[in-house]
Amino acid sequence: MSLSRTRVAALALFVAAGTALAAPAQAAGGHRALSHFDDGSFESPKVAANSFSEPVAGQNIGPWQVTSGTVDLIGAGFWQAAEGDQSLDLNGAGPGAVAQTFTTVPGATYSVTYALAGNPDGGIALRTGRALIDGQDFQDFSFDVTGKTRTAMGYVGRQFNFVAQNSATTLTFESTVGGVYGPVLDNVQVKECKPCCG
Ligand SMILES: [Ca+2]
Repeated sequence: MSLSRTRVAALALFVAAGTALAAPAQAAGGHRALSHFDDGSFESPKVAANSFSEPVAGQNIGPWQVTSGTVDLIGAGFWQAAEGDQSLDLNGAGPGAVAQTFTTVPGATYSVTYALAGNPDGGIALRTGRALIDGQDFQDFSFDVTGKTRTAMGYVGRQFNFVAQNSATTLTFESTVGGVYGPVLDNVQVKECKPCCG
């Protein structure tokens, strides 16, 4: 009798463990995964026109989270966006980083594309940063703001691929330049390659 009760308990534990494995995908960093990558254009929330907001680490920008330092969410008309009205300066009061965690298919290849420019208002010419997948450096980037202006930002396209390791993946963009003038990011897109577009 007691043996059979033990076996039932063991079975119940097994079922519970199976349920836990099927729980909503969560990335290594502990961020809650979105069902899909969203708002790579930084259009939400809306910032007052010709102005910007300066979220700090721990705060959200729509589906993004500021994961270190501070960044500037640039409102419509402040300077040229690559897509829509708003863009993101990866330096706020200093260098910052933003991340988003979204559902992925393990083993599938994804293409990340984004538009890159730099804050043209001052500072040293070269704005540097990097894109990370699950905390691992996947692409270093730099942008020279020489000759660029708020109305002619000179956005360039960047692209890289990654193979998803888990059912959720965290994409991070991080500034690696000091000061208040950072790399500018807009129109981030993540697409599963079927086949790959890269
Ligand atoms: Ca935008």
